[in-house]
Amino acid sequence: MKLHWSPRSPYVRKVMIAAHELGIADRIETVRTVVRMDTPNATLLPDNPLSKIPTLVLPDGSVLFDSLTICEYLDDLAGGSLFPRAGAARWRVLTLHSLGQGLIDLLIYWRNERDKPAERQTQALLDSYAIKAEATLDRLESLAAELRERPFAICHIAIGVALSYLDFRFTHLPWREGRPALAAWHAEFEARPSLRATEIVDA
Ligand SMILES: N[C@@H](CCC(=O)N[C@@H](CS)C(=O)NCC(=O)O)C(=O)O
Repeated sequence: MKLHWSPRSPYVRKVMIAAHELGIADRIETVRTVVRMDTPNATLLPDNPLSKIPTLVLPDGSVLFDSLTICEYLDDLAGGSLFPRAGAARWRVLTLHSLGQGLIDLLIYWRNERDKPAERQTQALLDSYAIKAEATLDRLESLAAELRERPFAICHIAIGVALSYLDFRFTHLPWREGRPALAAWHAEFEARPSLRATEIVDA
């Protein structure tokens, strides 16, 4: 299996954490693929017309994206339990995943806006991202006990990766302050071997 990959992408990191948790990381050949919102990657377009990573190409040439779809495929392939198969547990895990994934999306948009020259920034967007991020972090603090109790699943990966991405790109944001339960849960998450094997780096 070939994975269009980058060491900087939190979405790619979700896939690689899942692969490590499932014990099948060695079956994935990572191919460094550079993507930018303003520059479609011509090499990637035949596999993914959206020019986004992660994109997984199977040996038979079929292609899977985005990160949620790839993670569920890997879980199915390995006979894992990152995705409850049915019932209330499945909807809860997927909804919690959406919260983590939504936080990642928000942080990416926020960073894009923040890194523009000051005269091109839209203050209303910056304010909105800050409010939504705080509200999401407060919600996650109230959910920390549930995260701890629930069997490790795709929602833990998405939420944990979002928090780690905060540490990577928003070092000035003291998200742990006033959120001791979330901070403690995240410290345990970061100690997992799958996290150590997938450090996010600016390379
Ligand atoms: N919803 C997608 C998001 C993937 C995504 O936006 N990846 C970024 C890299 S961090 C990307 O490919 N950006 C290039 C672009 O948007 O053109 C997923 O979960 O895989």
